[in-house]
Order: sequence, then C-alpha cells, then structure tokens
Amino acid sequence: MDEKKIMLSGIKPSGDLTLGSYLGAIRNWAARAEEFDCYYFMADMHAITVRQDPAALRRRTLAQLAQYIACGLDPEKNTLFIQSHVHQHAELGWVLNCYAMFGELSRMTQFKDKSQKNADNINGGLFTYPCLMAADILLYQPDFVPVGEDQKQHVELTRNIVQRFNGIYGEVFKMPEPYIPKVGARIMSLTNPAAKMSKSENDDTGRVTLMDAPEVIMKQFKRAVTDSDTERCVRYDPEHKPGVANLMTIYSVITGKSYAEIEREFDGLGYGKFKPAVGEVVIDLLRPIQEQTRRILEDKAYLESVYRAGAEKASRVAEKTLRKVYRKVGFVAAK
Ligand code: ATP
Ligand code: LTN
Repeated sequence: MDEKKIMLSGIKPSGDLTLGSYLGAIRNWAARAEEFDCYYFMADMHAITVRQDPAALRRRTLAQLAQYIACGLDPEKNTLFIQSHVHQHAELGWVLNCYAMFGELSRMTQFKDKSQKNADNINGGLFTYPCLMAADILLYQPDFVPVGEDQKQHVELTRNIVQRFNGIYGEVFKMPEPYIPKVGARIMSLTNPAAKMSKSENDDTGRVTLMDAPEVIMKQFKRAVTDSDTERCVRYDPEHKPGVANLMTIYSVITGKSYAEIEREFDGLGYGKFKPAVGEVVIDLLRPIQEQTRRILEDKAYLESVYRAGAEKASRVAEKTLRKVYRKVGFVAAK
C-alpha cells in the first residue's frame, strides 16, 4: 500500500480566528484529507509566550477546534488535537533548544516584532518559540507544513535544525517543506494595509473574525482604508494602492476571479460599490461556518471525544520519533 504524504499545521488560540487565519491557512488544510495524512492542532503552549487570560485561553482553544471542524476538517479523516495534551512536544522542544543557535533565533522577525509589542514580557519562551514549533513539526515527520507567509522563516529554521541534527546523527528527521498559498498568504489589516491582519494585535477595526455578525463585517469593509487618489478605481497595484490590493486579494481568493476579471467587474463603479461587494462575499463565506461552529460548540461531549481521540493518535506517532531522538542523543532508555 502506498503511504500517504503527511501534512501538519497549527494555530495559536491567542485570539479569535480571523479571515486572515482562514484564507492564509485553514482554507488550504481542508479538502486535503483524502490525499494526505493530516495533523492540525491548537498551539496553546505557543499562545502563552504572550500573557493570556486563563479562562479566555480555554474558551478560545475549544472554539478554535469547533471552527476547524466547521471549516471542513472532518475529525474522522484528520487528526485534530490540543498541543498541551501531547507531552512529547515539550520534550522534543527541549532537545531542539540545544540544536538551535542564539544567533539564528535572534534573527526571527516574529521574535523582534513580539518583543517590541510586549516590551514588559520578553520571556525565554518568546525567544525559543521556533524550537517548540520545530518539535511540533518534526514529531510527525510531515512532508508539508501549510502556513501563511509570516511563518515561512520559522519553517526555514526548522529545516536548518533538521540539517544540523541529521548531519550529526543520521537520517532522524524528514525535511519538511513550507506550503504557502499563492494568493492570500498575507491578508492585511483593513485599516492599516502595511500590517498583517492579526487576531491579537492592532485594534479591532482592522480585522474580521470568523464569528463576526454580518452587520459588523459589512461595517468593517465599508470603512476599510483604500487610498486617496482621485481616480478611485479598482486596480491591482499593491505598491501604490495597498488597501485596494488587499480587498482585491480577499475577493479573488473567495470568488476564484482573477485580478483582471475583478478590475473589469468594477470598472467605472468606484470604491462605493466595491467595498460592500467584498463584505457581501465574506458574509456568504462565513455564514455556514458560523452556524456549524455554534452547533458544534453546544455539544461538549462531542468536542471532548474529538480532542481525546486526536491526542491519543498524535501521541502514538510522536512517541516513536521522540524515542528515536532520545536514543540518538545518548539518553538511557527508561524501559
Ligand atoms: P497572533 O496575533 O497571536 O500573533 P496571528 O493572527 O498572527 O496570531 P497565527 O496563529 O500566528 O495568527 O497564525 C495562524 C496561521 O495563519 C499561520 O499559518 C499564519 O501564517 C496564518 N495567518 C495568520 N494571519 C494571517 C494573515 N493575515 N494572512 C495570511 N495568513 C495568516
Ligand atoms: N507559529 C505558528 C503556529 C504554530 C505552527 C506550528 C504552525 C505553532 N506550531 C507548527 C505550523 C506548524 C504561528 O504563529 N502561526
């Protein structure tokens, strides 16, 4: 029997999932289940690198699981789990800390960015974050890691760790490839097109969360920043019209239309027609996801059964890799 290729990814429950998390990541996970053996998790251990309210973290972790399922990840076909339930992540994370260099960790854009934004809490976890992420990945020996553009650097660092580790101990880890969508890899804030739409940063006006009510979504799009040029025409020019380009990207990913088609569709109509049209397709996209999420969240027993089964399966796979690593580095076998 042909072995399926493996795919793995995670998202921190550090805020409510946004349109950016969906278009840049989750959308590319769904519908892969037949082709790949897929693992997706809630990165709660990564979330605490920034201070979290405990009750909110718990709520968001479960909501995120419900949203994964509502976005089309069938738990019968994908392994869905909570990172902290699989202790091997922390254990391999420690080992990999010893195979990542201070210099390379210091160069991580996300570290520099988050340190600046959380100047009162630049903790060790924030710095060694990529080592835990490398462990998340390497435990499952995936072929592909689907992420948005901002995570590419972390996957590259994981690849450096693989090269270093395998160079010393032989072929222990499989080399993972980042898998980044061509369109939608970086959805920008609606009010500041220079910054990524993020679930925990900037102010609320720039983001649309997956659970926002239709009127809120419409309001956000109507007041989205476009540009002040006098032509006010819908044209794809990310350099000079980044706000319009961002809206066009959102519209393009959802409708499947090319930028040229969109330009033709709104030719002569201006932003007054274009912005609500983008809001409308987003509302239609999210409606069924919202309904399903609500239904799933009401069934606590079901959610629990999903994350328990997920952790059990993930843990079996992870344990194999961890044992091998422990043996390779010279730890005495416990049994
Ligand atoms: P935080 O605000 O806590 O840093 P975030 O909103 O940046 O979180 P992550 O948990 O870091 O989201 O990202 C989850 C996944 O979604 C990653 O693969 C990331 O690359 C992708 N992603 C997040 N935001 C966007 C975005 N605006 N556009 C495209 N992809 C995104
Ligand atoms: N660092 C990622 C979340 C994340 C992840 C992973 C993604 C944690 N572990 C493993 C892919 C694979 C983020 O901030 N989005």
